[in-house]
Amino acid sequence: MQAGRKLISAELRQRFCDARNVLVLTGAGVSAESGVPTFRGGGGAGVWKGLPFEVISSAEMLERDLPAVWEWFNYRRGLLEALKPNPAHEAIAGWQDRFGGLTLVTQNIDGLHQAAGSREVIELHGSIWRARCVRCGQGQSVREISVDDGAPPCLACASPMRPDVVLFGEMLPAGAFERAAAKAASCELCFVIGTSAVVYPAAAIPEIARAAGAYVVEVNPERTPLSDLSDEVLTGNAGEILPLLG
Ligand code: BJW
Ligand code: ZN
Repeated sequence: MQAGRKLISAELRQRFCDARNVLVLTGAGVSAESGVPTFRGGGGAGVWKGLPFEVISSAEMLERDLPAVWEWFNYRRGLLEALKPNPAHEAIAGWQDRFGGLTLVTQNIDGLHQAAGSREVIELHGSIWRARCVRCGQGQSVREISVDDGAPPCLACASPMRPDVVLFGEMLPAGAFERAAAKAASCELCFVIGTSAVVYPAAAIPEIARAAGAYVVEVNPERTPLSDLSDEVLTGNAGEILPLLG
């Protein structure tokens, strides 16, 4: 633990004490210690029935085979059902009470930040726990409809529903990126946790924060394209590092 504490520089400790506006951007790595597979972490986690996730999680696949897309998300929801938030989610949820202005922006669709107690999470890529109508856009919790036999019908207009997630080639939910970007432009401290930082526009958020003068801290066991832009890189697992910040 002593060696771990040294990982956090005196400068970061001071900034962590003084900051009022803090933005946290998370990716799949923040949920890795809960047992959620990452997309690009190797080990075949991003492949399903021989299809890479870039293919099955795409706007083209939705057009071509909506039931297959449902099957893929049902499979993943099944894996998530038993999983719990880990110390990284819990540490971030605790920061809400510490900072006057904490903005949590996630690319994750798993709902684990909310399960840890985080409120007003900006979900850039939607949620696996919601469905929405392809025609009228009406939203619905997947817990309230039967999703086991392909695309369920919309309760309002009977058109097929789809998972309420953002697939490759789709626009982000209206206003989500804009809200996150505005907070990034006015934060003093920006944590980027467990993301390979290759998917845009999410990866632009720390770039916006840095350009506006924020101190950018990356938490990741691997280097990413963001590492050289960051003021500090904390190399390791989020669930071990974040609790050290207190
Ligand atoms: C740990 C750890 C531990 C492990 N602790 N860390 C500009 C240039 C080029 C292309 C584009 C561009 N702008 C837009 C695009 C196209 C595309 C894109 O970015 N492509 C790039 C990949 C090249 N973007 C889009 O299509 C977006 N839409 C859009 O831009 O709309 C406008 C538009 C529309 C039409 C035409 C043109 C423009 C939408 C992107 C939606 C992404 N959706 C997915 C799937 C969601 C549904 C699903 O779950 O299936 O979202 S893709 C996938 O990647 C998922 C993730 O949210 C996202 C990011 O991945 P993430 O979270 O970073 O995970 P990994 O696995 O990559 O990394 C995990 C990290 O954790 C690693 O670094 C590990 O080391 C680390 N780690 N253990 C801490 N314990
Ligand atoms: Zn509808």
